[in-house]
Amino acid sequence: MTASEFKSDQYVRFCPGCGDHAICMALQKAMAQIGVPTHQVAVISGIGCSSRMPHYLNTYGFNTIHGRGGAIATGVKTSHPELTVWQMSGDGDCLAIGGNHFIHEIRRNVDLNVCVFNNRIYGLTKGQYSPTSPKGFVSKSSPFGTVERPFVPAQLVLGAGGTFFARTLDVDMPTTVDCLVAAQQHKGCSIVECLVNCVIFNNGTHAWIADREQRAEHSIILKHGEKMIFGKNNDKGLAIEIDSQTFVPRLIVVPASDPRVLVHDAHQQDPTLHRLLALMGQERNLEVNLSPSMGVKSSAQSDCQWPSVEQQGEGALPIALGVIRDVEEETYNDAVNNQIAEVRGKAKAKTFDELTATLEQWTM
Ligand SMILES: Cc1ncc(C[n+]2csc(CCOP(=O)(O)OP(=O)(O)O)c2C)c(N)n1
Ligand code: SF4
Ligand SMILES: [Mg+2]
Repeated sequence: MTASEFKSDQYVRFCPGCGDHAICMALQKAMAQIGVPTHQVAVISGIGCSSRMPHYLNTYGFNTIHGRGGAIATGVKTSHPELTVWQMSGDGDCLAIGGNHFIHEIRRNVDLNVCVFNNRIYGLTKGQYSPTSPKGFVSKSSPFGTVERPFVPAQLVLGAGGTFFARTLDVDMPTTVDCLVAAQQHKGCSIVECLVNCVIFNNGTHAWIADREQRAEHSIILKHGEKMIFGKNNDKGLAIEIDSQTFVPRLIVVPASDPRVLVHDAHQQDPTLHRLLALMGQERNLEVNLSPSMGVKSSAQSDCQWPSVEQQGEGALPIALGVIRDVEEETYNDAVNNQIAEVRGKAKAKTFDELTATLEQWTM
């Protein structure tokens, strides 16, 4: 199959330069690579710029109501387990109003592929802060800066017992396609955090790793079975050490040649190391003070100015991209449908008429 088979005839309404364009193209490529025919794919979304995605994919689709994509997607997959079901959701859509559905689809391990478009802003409604905006973030709805701590999506996903978590970036097409294909191959609730730039209301929010020059130094692409190596010259690796005072494990940067460099095991059931990997570098997203120019820029100003590697120090941990966690567990849709089959198999009444015949009856 080709990517163009998954392209709809709708005019794409994302702003020019919006990161959602790239994820839309990556979805079309990934779906072609996966090879499930268009009529066996359903794409469900809530409301938001990113939630317009079902319009642009030539599959079945439902652009539902704000925050409720997870509930509808759960219903679609459970009643039609033969379908491949994707859910498209913004950081506001699935972490604010839809937070409840989001944590429960993860806890239940519904076999869905969920793309969380994290631009750290409400794009569609023109620039209010979201649950992933850093503390102190100045926006239309927080003119003096937010006073609250943001969510780190990975922490929420792993906390809810997530079986699959990947992170990717709008400007990295190969990693995005790989993550989307892996999400579909995973049987269970696959969460792909897509870091996207909202060029109009939060330009440069991911500049730390989106900038081509800086990316190799500030991010690592994790691949199952491969050594955790990064850097412009592939000269750095990740190792783990236990703090001698607190006994808390922590990741450290070592030379790539160091024998302590870790090999990534995405299939490890214990989430301890996955959590450390997923949270690397996330402190920069917690407060605007740690990400210098965020919250004081407008669309008229240029992108964020991030500290250089030298300013940050050589030992700064990179942000993890790629598939961080991918473990098998029973899915909700299988469990429900197996239970229905089991109960039906044992039931004396096989039809509705047989059922009513066994019950007390009145003539009115
Ligand atoms: C019940 C309800 N409340 C609020 C809204 C208004 N609303 C629409 S989209 C949105 C937030 C969009 O932000 P996000 O989910 O991050 O998506 P983005 O546009 O950034 O991709 C809000 C608050 C709505 N449509 N319905
Ligand atoms: S407002 Fe932001 S998120 Fe929405 S389409 Fe424009 S650039 Fe993209
Ligand atoms: Mg958003």
